[in-house]
Amino acid sequence: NKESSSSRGALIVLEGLDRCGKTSQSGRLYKYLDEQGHSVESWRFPDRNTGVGQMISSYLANKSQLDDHAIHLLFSANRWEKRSLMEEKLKSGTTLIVDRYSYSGVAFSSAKGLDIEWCKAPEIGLLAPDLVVYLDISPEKAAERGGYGDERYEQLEFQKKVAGSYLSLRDSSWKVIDATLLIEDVEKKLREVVLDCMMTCHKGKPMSQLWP
Ligand code: NYM
Repeated sequence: NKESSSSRGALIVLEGLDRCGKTSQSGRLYKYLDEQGHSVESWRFPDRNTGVGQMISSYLANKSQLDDHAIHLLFSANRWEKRSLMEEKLKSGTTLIVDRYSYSGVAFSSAKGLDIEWCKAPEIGLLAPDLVVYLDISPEKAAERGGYGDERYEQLEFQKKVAGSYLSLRDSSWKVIDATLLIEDVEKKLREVVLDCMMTCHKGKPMSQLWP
């Protein structure tokens, strides 16, 4: 195709256990890319600002009880309600750094004992990330970092199960970064894989959908 189609943004997803450093790293990455002049936005799931997001937030704060399947579907709905905006942003050339995505959905719910295929089903058709970065830390080390709040799931025994679920979800396309390295070193490695991925998208890698 001779016509230069305007290039699209990349869908970058950060995953990992609670306290692995995802939120700090997405903030740093956002700042870096923004300063470099890229069109970039920082997103997170759950997005607690929507109606569905408020139900999720209340559940996580133990202020409401929900059946495990029901909360799973709410987390998924929370991604669906952002899907069209996500596609619009990517097509218009904006790179999205997303703190948690469908993998968190599947990892946390299947750690409760829900069937993994059942967990994956409602995610079918959401946009597939161009890059998944897993910030790798053992549940024990993550717990030592302190700051486990009072939210549901923030307990060592449960995080061990989540780690196991993530392990079965991981495939060879994921970039795994040792999250126990110095914060600057994690940041440096993250930049490398992200810039590389952005270049691939820029060159015309097509968008795809879950589960590829
Ligand atoms: N979580 C997050 C899920 O159980 N399913 C999901 O689909 C997503 C996106 O919510 N412990 C869990 C993981 C976290 C919690 O996330 C809130 P955060 O990143 O602490 O706001």
